[in-house]
Amino acid sequence: MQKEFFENIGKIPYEGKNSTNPLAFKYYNPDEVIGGKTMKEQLKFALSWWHTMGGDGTDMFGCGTTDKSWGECDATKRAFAKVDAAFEIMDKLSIDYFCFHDRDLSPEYGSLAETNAELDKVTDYIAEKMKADPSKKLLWGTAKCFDHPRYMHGAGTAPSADVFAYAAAQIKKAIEATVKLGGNGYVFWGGREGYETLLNTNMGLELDNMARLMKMSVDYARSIGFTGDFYIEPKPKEPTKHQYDFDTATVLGFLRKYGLDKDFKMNIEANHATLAQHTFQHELRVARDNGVFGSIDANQGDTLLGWDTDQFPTNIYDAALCMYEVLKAGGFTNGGLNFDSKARRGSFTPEDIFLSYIAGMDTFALGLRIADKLISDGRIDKFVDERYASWSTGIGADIISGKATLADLEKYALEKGEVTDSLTSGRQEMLESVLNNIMFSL
Ligand code: XUL
Ligand code: CO
Repeated sequence: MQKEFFENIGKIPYEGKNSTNPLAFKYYNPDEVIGGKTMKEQLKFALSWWHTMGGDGTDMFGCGTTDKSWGECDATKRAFAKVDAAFEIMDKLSIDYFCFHDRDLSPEYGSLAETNAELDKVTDYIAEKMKADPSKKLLWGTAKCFDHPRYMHGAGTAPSADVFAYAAAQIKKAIEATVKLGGNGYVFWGGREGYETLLNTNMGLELDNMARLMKMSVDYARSIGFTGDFYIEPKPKEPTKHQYDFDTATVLGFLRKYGLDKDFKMNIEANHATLAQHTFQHELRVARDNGVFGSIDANQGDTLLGWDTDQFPTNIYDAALCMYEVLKAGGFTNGGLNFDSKARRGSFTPEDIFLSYIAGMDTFALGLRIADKLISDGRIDKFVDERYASWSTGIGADIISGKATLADLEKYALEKGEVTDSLTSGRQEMLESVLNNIMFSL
């Protein structure tokens, strides 16, 4: 008999918006069809192994507040207990996907060979559980090339070639684990890939090396049958003062410079977007417009704080605009919504795991409902289309088709005279109230 970790919590039901049951979904109805697909297919929720199975509330000022030992003092046994507990949580919350760093699954042992062998045992066990329940799938895997002291100066951007080689070996193994578990994605989040001061840094070499590591990773993964997407997850700062993968636009420049743009898409994290002084929607739009929208790390920051708080997302406005971008991008293909989120240190009980996921999932379910309505309502899209109508005929169409030269435009402007009459109001306030109107009509 499999041990039950959360005996007091059953499968979380959908009870609708009038429910006051804290352990029920108010907006997430997995099999309901919204925008042509079930909510489950549209949202593709994933559990993050690091926060949910490992994060115990430890911060710079104190030790953990919640017990994530899963009943096992021994780290090797705990790795297996974590798998059982994760599958129970996913099952009870109707979450189909999970994401991991290699070291979230199994810790480091004395040597890389031993570490790899122990990781194999845990991934074998996960593969067994997935076979027994094929609804559970791996959204993406990654390697934790930032916590061990060997990576203090970076991994792919380390000044030491030996450290680079060690990181490459770790990534090779993490890719193998991802492929073994049928993952459709592999993430590079630039852990300590950045710098503290340029006085000791050869930035050009570090970026060339990062690209070399990514190229090797793509070549190897494709050679063992990986057909999914690689993702870069942009973040502007933390842990280093300056992270190389600052934001989507910066990463796009990097990918194109090194010819990696065919294999890589973006994994956009809400709190990373705001740390870069962008909105979440801005980062998603840049990715969508450049054909590199891939996956999402769902969370939120705190507008009064300047660091990555990784809170469970509860801001409906941001979730609605996020899902608007996702729907406009044609929905997720290999990606999904991974809750790179942790319950607050003071939310320390076992129920808080469920309550925080319910809050996040309901927020995105409501976001999806609003985004779908925003699109079917059509007022916003119509306004934008009309605002740019001058590009479909006359001089606008000639510019777009490439027919008009600079000299043609000079002639046109001289003949036309003053053009302020062609301006129309941007109507920002009206559009914001249209959005409010749609949000609160649900
Ligand atoms: C760190 C972060 C990571 C990545 C995976 O800010 O977001 O957890 O998502 O390495
Ligand atoms: Co993340």
